[in-house]
Amino acid sequence: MDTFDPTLADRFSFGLWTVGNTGRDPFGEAVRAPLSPTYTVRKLAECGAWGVNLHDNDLVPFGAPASERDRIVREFKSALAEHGLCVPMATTNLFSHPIFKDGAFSANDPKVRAFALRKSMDAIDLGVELGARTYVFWGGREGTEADACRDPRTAVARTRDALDFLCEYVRERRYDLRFALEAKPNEPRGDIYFPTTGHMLHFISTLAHPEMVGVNPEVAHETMAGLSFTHGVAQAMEAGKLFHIDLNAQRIGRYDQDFRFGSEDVRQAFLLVRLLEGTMGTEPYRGPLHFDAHAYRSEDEAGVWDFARGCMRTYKILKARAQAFDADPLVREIIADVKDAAVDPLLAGYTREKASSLRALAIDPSAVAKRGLRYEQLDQRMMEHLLGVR
Ligand code: GCO
Ligand code: MN
Ligand code: MN
Repeated sequence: MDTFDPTLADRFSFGLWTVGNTGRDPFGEAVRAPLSPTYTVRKLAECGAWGVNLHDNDLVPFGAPASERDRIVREFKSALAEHGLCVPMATTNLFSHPIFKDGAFSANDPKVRAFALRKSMDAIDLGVELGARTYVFWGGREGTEADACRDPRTAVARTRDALDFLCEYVRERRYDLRFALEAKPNEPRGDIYFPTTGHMLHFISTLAHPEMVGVNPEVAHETMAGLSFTHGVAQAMEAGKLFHIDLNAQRIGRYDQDFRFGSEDVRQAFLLVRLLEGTMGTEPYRGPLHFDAHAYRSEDEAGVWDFARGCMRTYKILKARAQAFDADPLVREIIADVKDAAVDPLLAGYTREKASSLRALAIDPSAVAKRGLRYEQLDQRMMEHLLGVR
């Protein structure tokens, strides 16, 4: 045991589908045997995880009769109790079955949309029964290749109808549950609606119960779009909408890689952990830290647990690096706010007086522009903390 080993206080979680990934891809068959949910619970607990998340069908096979469902849930609950794991998040599989080939909530056939709503209500009941407080919606199949099949505005409106419907369902049942929407630009569809966290944030403001709905950004998804994941997460935090997060690693311009957290773009991973942990003195994120990733296809089962431990270890190492970076006197000096008692109060909260005081301020643009900002020093210092020489 060292300081980078996970504890329950770290709130690390994995989906059943993450460590359970069998390595199947469009070009090759499974390389690992499936893991049973109860076995996964035991192994995750041994690795030091705090929670396990699931899609309805990761636990209860599609179409299983009620008696089988109840038996599976009973056994799963006793494994959770025995090994001290919780289920912080649950979600619906609205992408695997062929019925969802044209989408789920946005599909053109009303029967598909009805089936998606019904499946979601059942899966919400299951998640709540297992203690989940966050319910994720990832619209994996909600998109197009033949874009002429519908007006994209119709897809937006249908998704709104579905989420408003399900919010009312949760309210009527008095469930203590919030929704978290997960964006992805493409894969498995050519284009997926609501491709980024920013799109989701605006969409939420158009819902009937926006207070119940936040986002579940994923490193890989925003990176696939070539965007700064850290900036997307920061905007969600600033809006009070970071309800959940999917951590993994990804390179721009690739397929959805879902690599071990921190294994690509260590700088971005560092900046993300720094933001989530609030090491610069800001409000931290206090929700679950979920790894939505899987082991390389080269691995056997032992490699899967190496992968899981690696995700958690890297997160904690980056947290320690971020703490050291933000405690570094040079860093504090460079990023310290430039306070100006005369100017600061004029910059927010318009009044006619402030506007005329602003106009009267003596500002010499060339003198201000001349000042070097020392960001080269700052960034190099960050690299040195990251590379372990500070
Ligand atoms: C993906 C997604 C999924 C979702 C999961 C939960 O790219 O496959 O990230 O793993 O996160 O379905 O909604
Ligand atoms: Mn993903
Ligand atoms: Mn995800």
